[in-house]
Amino acid sequence: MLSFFLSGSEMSIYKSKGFLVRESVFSDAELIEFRTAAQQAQNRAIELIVIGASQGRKISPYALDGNRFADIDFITVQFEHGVGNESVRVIEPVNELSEQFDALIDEPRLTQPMQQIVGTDKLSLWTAKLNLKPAKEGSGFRWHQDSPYWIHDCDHVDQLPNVMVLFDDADASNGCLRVIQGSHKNGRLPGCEDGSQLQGFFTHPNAFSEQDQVLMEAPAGSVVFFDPHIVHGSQPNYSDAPRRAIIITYQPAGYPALKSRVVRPVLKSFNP
Ligand SMILES: O=C(O)CCC(=O)C(=O)O
Repeated sequence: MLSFFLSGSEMSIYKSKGFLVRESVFSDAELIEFRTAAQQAQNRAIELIVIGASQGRKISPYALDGNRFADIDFITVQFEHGVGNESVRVIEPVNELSEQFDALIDEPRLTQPMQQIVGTDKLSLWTAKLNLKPAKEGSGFRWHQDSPYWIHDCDHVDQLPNVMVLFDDADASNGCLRVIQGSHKNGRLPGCEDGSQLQGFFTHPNAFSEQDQVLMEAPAGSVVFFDPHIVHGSQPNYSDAPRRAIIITYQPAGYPALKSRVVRPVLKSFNP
């Protein structure tokens, strides 16, 4: 079995900067499968929202700061911004709608580094988000940390690292992820006070410097590991093609997942 564990220098980069990029980890053939799975998950989400209520699922539509959301039981679907926009922005947890993405959670190329980062050889899933960033309309994400979203549902937020798998080449033109390097070292930072409903989730501009931002520009198939406290965000997608990605968040074994509240054990990856 191949080893995908992080080298000592990779681990030091992750610890000091709060992120680590590994390029071209997944093959072209795998990327075709991921893109197909992303389309299928999107279709399934829409189908469930349309017919779900009649099939006994609980569908709850709502708006936050003028943006549309719909919960299918505990699965949240965010729509792109703008009145009546039907394009899907995010599905979380997407593994509940997709066998392919559920299988990806156990992938050693993700889990071996995650065992090291979490600091335990047994993991469980915290959450998995599919971010679709459609061509021309995919909206940006304001500067935020993930930890403030999770602190009320978890007492080990320091141990919830993310890995983003890029399904498309990512750069400034299509709204690649941006991180504020080193910002994870300051723990949970104060939120904004701009009167928006979600203000507390966005990081206060005085708490970090945008000059420290690093663009996660990388080819499709690359992976970005990043800390739950790192300040991050992205610009809109102005390009003619989607910028699709999944972000999977792991935690130590035995704890329930964020939204289902059921433990989703991760297949243990053994040393070679
Ligand atoms: O996909 C992006 O552009 C940013 C995603 C993000 O910040 C998040 O899901 O927390």
